[in-house]
Amino acid sequence: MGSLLFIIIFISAMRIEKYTVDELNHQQHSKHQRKFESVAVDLNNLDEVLEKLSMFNIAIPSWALGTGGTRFGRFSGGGEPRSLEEKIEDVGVIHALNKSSNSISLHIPWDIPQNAASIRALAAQLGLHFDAVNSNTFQDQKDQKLSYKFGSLHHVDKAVRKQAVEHNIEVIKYGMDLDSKALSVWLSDGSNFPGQLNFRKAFQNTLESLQEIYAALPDDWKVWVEYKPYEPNFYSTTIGDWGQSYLLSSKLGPKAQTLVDLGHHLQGTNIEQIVSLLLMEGKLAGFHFNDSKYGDDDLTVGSINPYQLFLIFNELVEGMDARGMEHATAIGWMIDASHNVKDPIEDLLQSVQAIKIAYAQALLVDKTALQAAQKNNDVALAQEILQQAYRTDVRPLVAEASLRNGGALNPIEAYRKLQVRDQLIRERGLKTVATGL
Ligand code: RM4
Ligand code: MN
Ligand code: MN
Repeated sequence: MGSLLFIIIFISAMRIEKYTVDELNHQQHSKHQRKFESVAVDLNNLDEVLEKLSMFNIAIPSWALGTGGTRFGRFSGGGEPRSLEEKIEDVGVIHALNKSSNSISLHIPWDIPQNAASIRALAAQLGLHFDAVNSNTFQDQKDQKLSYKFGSLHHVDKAVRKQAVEHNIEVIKYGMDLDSKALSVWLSDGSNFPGQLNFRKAFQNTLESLQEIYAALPDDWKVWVEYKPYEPNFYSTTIGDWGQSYLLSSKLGPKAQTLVDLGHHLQGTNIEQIVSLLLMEGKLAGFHFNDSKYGDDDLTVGSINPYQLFLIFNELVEGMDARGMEHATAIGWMIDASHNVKDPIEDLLQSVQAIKIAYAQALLVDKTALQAAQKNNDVALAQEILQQAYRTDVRPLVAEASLRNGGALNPIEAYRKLQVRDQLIRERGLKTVATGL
């Protein structure tokens, strides 16, 4: 009863009332209608595009709701969530505005759900559920027996590996209580200097450790193996690229797949080709969306290279259709960005919009014409076809899908007009520090 009461008070603390969103939509409606009609008139798959956009949701990680930072410093914003409950509340705000962020992904131990039942109830009240749970063996926790200084699942010492395996199994248990369906594993394991590590043994140890974790997965669960070429280790990373991740996930079995984080590639890597081949093999687990200019910059999705994002979505749509996969649920869609100078909620709203825009553009590609152009080696025409879709202003389509779902025509504008951050600051104070990176 105590926790129930708590939930009710909590929700009334920060909740976007639908009529306020409707009111804003109403004010913008005739302008929207004009723009919508001008793009809709040229589409022969309008209903399909709107339907697919309406179904599409992107998970928000619990560590993204607070202000991020770099190793040089962190400049906190106001009204940051002080607890897991408040993070869920913030995702509720995002979802109420864009109707495309209906799940939250937890990082353990940054966000341990103390009472799974009440956390689930709170999420459900806001129309949310729990996406993949993430383990953390890249930091030492207070009271931890053995250190991860020299790695975790790949460690030379079996006792360290065992500790890391047990942590992952514990994370699965937390996830089961929340009805998550996947464990996401990112390791910082690697080496900083040549000679430090025997690559083959490190890989074999990682495989063995992952096999133990795999054995603990419930039948309807998946394990997502994320790769990253460098940082915090700067000479080698034990799961450094998609080949290494694919090798592990294929050795592990059908419940293991490869997770692509857009920032985890060396410059110039053709990510869309990686995506296409992983999908072909049924090994694409899902995405951590962000954008990057130099490395794992964790910038707002679509802020640096929206064309690349479109090309990735073009392969995703093509590849998912080739396998008859349901776009919205076939793979895991999540944002993994860090918000150092923007309001995290605004940044997340921008990221979700960018993803939906790229997805909508990909849905507009004239596939039949593209296939014909490819068959005829008509390179110029193939480019024209892709860019015709990319250069279409699909924002009215994204807005219409949001409207039909009960969201805002322009989520970020609504967030500002409704002065949500001011309310959060009033409730939580100016100087709060969220847990996470
Ligand atoms: C890593 C990787 C993981 C994320 C951590 C915080 O670079 O992207 O997915 O969990 O950062
Ligand atoms: Mn990631
Ligand atoms: Mn990263």
